Amino acid sequence: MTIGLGSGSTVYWLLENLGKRVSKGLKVKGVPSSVKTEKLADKFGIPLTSFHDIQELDLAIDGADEVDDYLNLIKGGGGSLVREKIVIEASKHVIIIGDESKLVKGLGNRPLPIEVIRFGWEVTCRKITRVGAECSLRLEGSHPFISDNGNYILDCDFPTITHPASLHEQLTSLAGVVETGLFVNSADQVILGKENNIRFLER
Ligand code: DER
Repeated sequence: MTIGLGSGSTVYWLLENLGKRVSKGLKVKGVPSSVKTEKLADKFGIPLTSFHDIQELDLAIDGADEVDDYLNLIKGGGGSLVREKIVIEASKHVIIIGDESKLVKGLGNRPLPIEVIRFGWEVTCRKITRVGAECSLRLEGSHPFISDNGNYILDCDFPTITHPASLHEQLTSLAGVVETGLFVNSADQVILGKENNIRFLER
């Protein structure tokens, strides 16, 4: 089986457990959605491949910052949203994992991460502000956070996002915007943990 490996602290536990199953004979190959995930997959002994060799994955498993009732997502809290979206869109089936706190009535309680090229990010930020958000450049320590793709991330506070698909289209039409953390119609299943029970949501 080929698996798109997501990014984030929830996916950490997936990778650790997947590594244990690989050590017991499970045959999988993973495509990592971040340098961090690639390093963890190596640490846990999960064989890796890349889109040089395969262009479609059987399954992707990833986390999310927010999940709404339609299983639309906000992702990008860890800054890997561009590669995560490429991996998810290359996968036949997508499972999102997280805890119940991720479930929201409407997207937008948390800032929407937007990856932008560095050149003119200030202009891009101003254009996004005009769309209706308070934007801030994501920092790592006192320096701008740099994504695996060499870009900046803007964390953009929108009021509740009622039409994620059209907002995504509006934002990605702006020169300088690489990708948004709005994942619309991406998830087939969402598995949420709470204390000692699990909730399964299907689209
Ligand atoms: O950056 C991401 O998109 C991560 O998947 C994030 O949304 C979830 O990270 P967490 O599992 O650490 O909350």
